[in-house]
Amino acid sequence: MEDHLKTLQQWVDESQRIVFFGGAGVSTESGIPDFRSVDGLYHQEYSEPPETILSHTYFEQHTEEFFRFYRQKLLAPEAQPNRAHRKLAELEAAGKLTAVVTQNIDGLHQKAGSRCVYELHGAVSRNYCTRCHRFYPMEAVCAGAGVPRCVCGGILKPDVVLYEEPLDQATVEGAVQAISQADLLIVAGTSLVVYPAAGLLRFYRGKHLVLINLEPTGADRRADLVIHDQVGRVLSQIRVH
Ligand code: CNA
Repeated sequence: MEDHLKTLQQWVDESQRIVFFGGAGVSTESGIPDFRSVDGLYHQEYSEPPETILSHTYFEQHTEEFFRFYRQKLLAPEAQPNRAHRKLAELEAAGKLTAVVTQNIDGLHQKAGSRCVYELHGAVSRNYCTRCHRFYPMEAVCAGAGVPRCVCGGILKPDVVLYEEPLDQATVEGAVQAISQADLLIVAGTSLVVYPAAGLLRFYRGKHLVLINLEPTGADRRADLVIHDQVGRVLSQIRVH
């Protein structure tokens, strides 16, 4: 076993309240592109940058174009959990991990069996009518083209946090509580440039901070262990006792 993996294994063995904080890089091994990698969405050509299309204003003013991008680039109904999602579910089931805090909206942690998941940016699986607030599953938005509508005629909106929109307060509070009580924080697959999500790391008071990311991040200097590798490859080698 490589030295950095031995260290991570030892810290996992010693910890009882591990929290995992992740981003889009956790799901790239499931075939969902992230935003900032070279083959991520920010490097593909669109008439507008993704931050613009995925903003509240754009949703209100160009609803049809929003849904075209959303269906094509953010919905991945066929995607399956990968070895990172599965290992985290295993750690939770073994009583070692207390929570997953994710910026992802794909629901793959729950699909892998994780139960305590704080979805800071919402979930594509939940959609609601902007007029009568009736809830709809992802299929209601996946199917067809154009603007998806409720039986009442109202426009459906995915329950995801768009740019310009605030995070859900209860979700943030749960995430902060889990992070502040963690004895090991593993941060992975995130560029840590999206706020306020990335700012939640400051609530960590535990022993070791581990960062697993393909590219360097602004938090590398603060971490006790930095691994520039695929998160699935790293986590799959961790044994759960
Ligand atoms: P990001 O800014 O795209 O950063 C992703 C980071 O992950 C990059 O630094 C990559 O180097 C790294 N990375 C990519 N693949 C791997 C891998 N296999 N192992 C380790 N590291 C890897 O994404 P963030 O999550 O930091 O940005 C936050 C945005 C992206 C959130 O608002 C998300 O909702 C949004 N997003 C989510 C999804 C999803 O739900 N799967 C997909 C695309 C974007």
